[in-house]
Amino acid sequence: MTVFDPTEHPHRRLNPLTQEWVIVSAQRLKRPWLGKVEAPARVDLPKHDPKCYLCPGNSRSNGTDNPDYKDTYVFPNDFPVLLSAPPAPEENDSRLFTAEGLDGVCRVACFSGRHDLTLAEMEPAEIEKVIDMWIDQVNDLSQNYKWVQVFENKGAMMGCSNPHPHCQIWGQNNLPTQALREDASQMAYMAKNNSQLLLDYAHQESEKGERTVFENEDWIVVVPYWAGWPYELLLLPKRHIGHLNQISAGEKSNLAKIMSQMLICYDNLFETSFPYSGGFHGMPFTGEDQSHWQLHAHFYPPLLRSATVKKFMVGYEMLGEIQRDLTAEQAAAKLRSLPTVHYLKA
Ligand code: H2U
Ligand code: ZN
Repeated sequence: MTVFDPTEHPHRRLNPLTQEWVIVSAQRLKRPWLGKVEAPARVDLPKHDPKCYLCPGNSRSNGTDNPDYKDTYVFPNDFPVLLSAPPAPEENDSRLFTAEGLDGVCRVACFSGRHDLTLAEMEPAEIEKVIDMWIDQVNDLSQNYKWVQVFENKGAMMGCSNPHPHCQIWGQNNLPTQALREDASQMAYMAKNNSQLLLDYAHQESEKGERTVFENEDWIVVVPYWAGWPYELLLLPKRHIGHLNQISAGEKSNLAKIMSQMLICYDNLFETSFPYSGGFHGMPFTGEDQSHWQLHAHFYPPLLRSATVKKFMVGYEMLGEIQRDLTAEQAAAKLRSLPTVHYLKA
């Protein structure tokens, strides 16, 4: 009888956070990283773009002038998805036409006054200033909203409208779908095991090592066992932390370092400014016990084989479930093998 080999034999893995299954069928791509790597046309961005609505001193589309900021700058999104306490739909008993009100706020946050400086090219000390800004935002928004979402949509491939390094921060009075799923899974795990799902997971991944990409005293970055996107990463603290505003000074410094390492490695993979959607999930601010929640960050990059060949989540993924061609272990090994100096600085 042939022994199971994850790189040869199609199988499914369960995402314990979302309870979704992922098909792993690595036999489809034998050593995909040997494939041709096409370098995309290099875009040399200016340090300041007079037409950019995020650059210091420029006017936004609603006529507001940005201050002459150097590091971070946060402003209310001029075209927000969420509004502060708009009229809510009427409640009804129908199971088929369910709606609820939505109260929230959307902010845009620039990482730097420099138009061309992505997180991957920043020094850890500069990334620390970005983390400080995120912490301030979590402290502020958690006073009025249950869910605070820090997220970055990077690269035109991800639908990002502007290369100026920035993220978005939303506060919302109800938990979005992904948060609800993670809440239920983490709560059920805690009830059964009396420990945090993602803390146990971080410790077990740290012991195994085969999916670890970077690790330091306080944090670990892995290609999660159940990754759907080819080079998906999960960033986890190694002690119990509810949200970004609970990290110590030392943890902040190590977070900046590990984020720098992982983002450099992302850029080096295909020698391009690596596109992704990424962001932090932390405990909801409901006033109730949230000890089952563990802070973490997801990074979902679309690229598969080169700077231009992306994975499409279509077909079977939309109708059945997510399928991936290289195993999480293969992706982690590939990421670990990359140079640690950013390719533009090498
Ligand atoms: P992306 O990160 O997805 O590109 O979004 C940038 C946000 O910036 C987007 O949500 C906002 C858009 O509404 N924006 C402003 O708030 N002011 C502007 O002048 C242009 C864009
Ligand atoms: Zn999450």
